[in-house]
Amino acid sequence: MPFTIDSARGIFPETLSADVVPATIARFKQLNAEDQLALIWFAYLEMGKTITIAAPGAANMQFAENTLNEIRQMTPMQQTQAMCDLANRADTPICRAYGSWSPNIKLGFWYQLGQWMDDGSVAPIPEGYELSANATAVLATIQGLDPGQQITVLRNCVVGMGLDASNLGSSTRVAEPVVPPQEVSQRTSVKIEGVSNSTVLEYMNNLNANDFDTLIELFVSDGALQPPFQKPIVGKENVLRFFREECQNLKLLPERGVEEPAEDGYTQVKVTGKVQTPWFGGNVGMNIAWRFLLNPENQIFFVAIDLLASPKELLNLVR
Ligand code: ECH
Ligand code: GLY
Ligand code: GLY
Ligand code: GLY
Repeated sequence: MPFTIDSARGIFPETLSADVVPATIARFKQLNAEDQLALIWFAYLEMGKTITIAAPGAANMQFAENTLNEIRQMTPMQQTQAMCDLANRADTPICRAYGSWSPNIKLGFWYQLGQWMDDGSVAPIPEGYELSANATAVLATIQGLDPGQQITVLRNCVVGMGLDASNLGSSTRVAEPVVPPQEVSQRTSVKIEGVSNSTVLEYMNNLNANDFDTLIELFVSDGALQPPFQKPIVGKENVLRFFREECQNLKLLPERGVEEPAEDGYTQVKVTGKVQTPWFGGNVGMNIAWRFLLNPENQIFFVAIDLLASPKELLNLVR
């Protein structure tokens, strides 16, 4: 076997991803729970001045409804405690329920709590709350990031709260229902300057159409997909589950790329462009690179998705 998943991860090594994102999250995690919640509150308020977030869909909220109502009925002190428990990743029934949810359900849950903190039905961040010096510094870093990096930090902070799903057993995962793929007649086709590889084009078009069953057939059985700042997800079954749980209604807007022969008849393709999440739509375009490694049969052995360090990286297509 010419390539391993591990060696494939190193293709196009000059691709500069936004390392500031994991670095900032590591600093965030050092803060105490009160500071974490207040910091996100301030960051979220500030972001809300320039970008709008879409309300989560009802399909998404039904799974969090019981927990949300439970919190709403608590005393303000209990509400604050429940939110701090989530930040502290304590072992409580609420943190266990939260840990079983997909990222979108976690985000929808906090979206609702944010509304309730705003209208007074859930305990707010105390007026005049003063962040510690460290928290102030982390907030300043977040405020200096571009919008795509800011929403990635927020998303990953939220995903990291509650009990880790790997401590819960796999039977308890909860995700929103999968929407049907888009009608073939409604679909769009991407154009990528410098790239004509059919597998890469079909990858983009099928993901844009939520056609995960067709999309997964582009992968070899032991192929892998590496999301931004994560380890590779290996094997068709796991990749398909990830698509269904976390990749609905994304908009991929690839712009340009390069295709090159690699060892043993493989082909490597790097594409750069923008990606939009349904939470922010056209308000936030994330600067993204896709690094594909295709086998001699033109199937995907590996693809990494990177959040780029800066817009300048969109033009970095050298080897
Ligand atoms: C309040 C205070 C108390 C604490 C908290 C609060 C609420 C916070 C809230 C935050 C909401 C944040 C949101 C963030 C959403 C971010 C979404 C992102 C999506 C990125 C997707 C990408 C996709 C890339 C991919 C591609 C592929 O080709 C393959 C698949 C995949 C304020 C109450 C917590 C409410 C909504 C960053 C990059 C392109 C890898 C997925
Ligand atoms: N509002 C975006 C989502 O539910 O995914
Ligand atoms: N940070 C986006 C994702 O992992 O889906
Ligand atoms: N990772 C997909 C999304 O949150 O939109």
